[in-house]
Amino acid sequence: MSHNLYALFRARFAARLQAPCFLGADGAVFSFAALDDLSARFAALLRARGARPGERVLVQAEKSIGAVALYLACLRVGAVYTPLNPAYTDAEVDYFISDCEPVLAVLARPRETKAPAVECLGTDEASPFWRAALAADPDHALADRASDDIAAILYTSGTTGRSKGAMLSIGNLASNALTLHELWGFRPDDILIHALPIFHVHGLFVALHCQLLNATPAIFLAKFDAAEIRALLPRATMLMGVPTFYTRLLSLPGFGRADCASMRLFISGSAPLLAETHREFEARTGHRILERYGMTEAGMITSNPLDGERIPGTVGYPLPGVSIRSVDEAGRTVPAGEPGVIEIAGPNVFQGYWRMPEKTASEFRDGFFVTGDVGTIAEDGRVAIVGRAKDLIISGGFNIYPKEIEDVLDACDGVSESAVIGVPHPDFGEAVVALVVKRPNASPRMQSLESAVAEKLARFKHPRAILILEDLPRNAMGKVQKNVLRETYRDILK
Ligand code: MCA
Ligand code: AMP
Repeated sequence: MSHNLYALFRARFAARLQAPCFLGADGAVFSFAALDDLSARFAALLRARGARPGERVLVQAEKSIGAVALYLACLRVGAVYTPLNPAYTDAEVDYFISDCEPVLAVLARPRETKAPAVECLGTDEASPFWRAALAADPDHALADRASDDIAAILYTSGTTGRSKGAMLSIGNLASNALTLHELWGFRPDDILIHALPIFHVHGLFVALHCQLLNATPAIFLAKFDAAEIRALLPRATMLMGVPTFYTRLLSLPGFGRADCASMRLFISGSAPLLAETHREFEARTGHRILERYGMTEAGMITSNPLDGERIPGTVGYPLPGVSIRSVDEAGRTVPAGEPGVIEIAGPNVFQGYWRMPEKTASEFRDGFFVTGDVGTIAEDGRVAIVGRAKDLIISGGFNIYPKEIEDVLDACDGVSESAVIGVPHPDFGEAVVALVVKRPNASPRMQSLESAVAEKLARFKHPRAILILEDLPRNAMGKVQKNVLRETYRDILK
């Protein structure tokens, strides 16, 4: 039996081919049949460009229906879909191309790269690769695939500053999607607002896969705009978002019950949802946001219940089939309610980091993946994420590893060292602040620090403030005390 993931989705929407799949804010309708057809045309182009099973196809494109069809085309032909944030700079993209060695790079704009072939995909049919797809004959063949074949590589940055490609198998993606579809009680009349980016797990796998399995429409938006979402809520039943979605909705004057009358479920994840946001949202709208917890390496891990208590500040229970434990530094399970590092095992856990077997091995303990999140597990199994053992900043749902920014700053003239921290930010939850120590008798120029960062790193990673200090606080071992810095500068962006 073939495990081609596209076959799973197609089997679910086969009886509803003429039904709407994507709805535009302007009333445009794109049917399941049209998506099936467009993905088959992209599949023909991919095959013509050498995308055989297991070959990587790297995609850095703006969100569009064409980009979804291209993803599905990769599933059809068995190529490994490797999406990138369009905000990444050319320098960042060049690293990913050299690391994953794609047979084809599909970029938002033409440029020289090391990929053997480059195509351009814009946000509409007029863009070259989309136009070529429309002119191609559809190729409906589905590659024969096994459950543990890799469907996608998603890059996540790491504590070393070097991004790692998390290899997700067909089985990982299928099991997680089927579980969530069931757990969140999808209905035949659901309409999901899809306003998340489609280069990360949340928008690509959680939102899109559930919608395709349910064979119901998504209102498909290029990006999140709070006023636009408010206007669209009466046409929808579900919204999936990062906490910034919810704080921005709450900041709209008068936002409340009347706006949400048709909605059955609001889901939040990718970053901690403040308990006060949860409570205010309930007070204003009558809806208790369902918070869940996940990560690139494992898709979704825990979820608050659909029926039952959704407790603010907790991420609910492990998904069916997922094992979770909270351990101390020696790997011993800590008592219920005590904080420890969260480790997980299950059908959702990835197949390892692309071409990094040692790194992969070091992040597993007795078959459990070490998440680097610090959490508590109550007697009844309910999980709360209370901190992070990893040096990670989550800004508006995007992950940022300080080391990557520190490396850029440390290479600037006049800089002896730097420390990058996350501090509370009213809109993004956390935002980046850089503390830079100058060399003796040097005076690094703020402008050159900023332009070094701008040249090398995507905008969302740029520090919102750079401060030049004489030295950094250190502990007795000589290690920089980031907790002290976080405390000292906690109000700097408020
Ligand atoms: C945009 N900017 C940001 C961010 N987004 N800066 C820091 N953090 C961000 N998240 C920059 C823009 O480039 C712009 O810079 C300035 O900040 C203001 O942009 P704005 O227009 O306000 O932003 P936006 O376009 O409205 O985007 C904010 C957003 C977006 C809607 C929160 O970042 C977003 O959709 N985030 C979702 C991320 C996501 O899907 N994460 C899931 C990862 P300038 O003005 O200077 O040009 S998957 C995951 O984490 C796991 C698996 C899980 O559990 O889900
Ligand atoms: P990523 O590497 O983008 O997949 O981000 C995964 C990380 O996001 C997790 O390891 C957590 O630190 C964080 N995360 C995701 N969902 C939640 C949540 N509901 N509460 C707290 N942290 C979360």
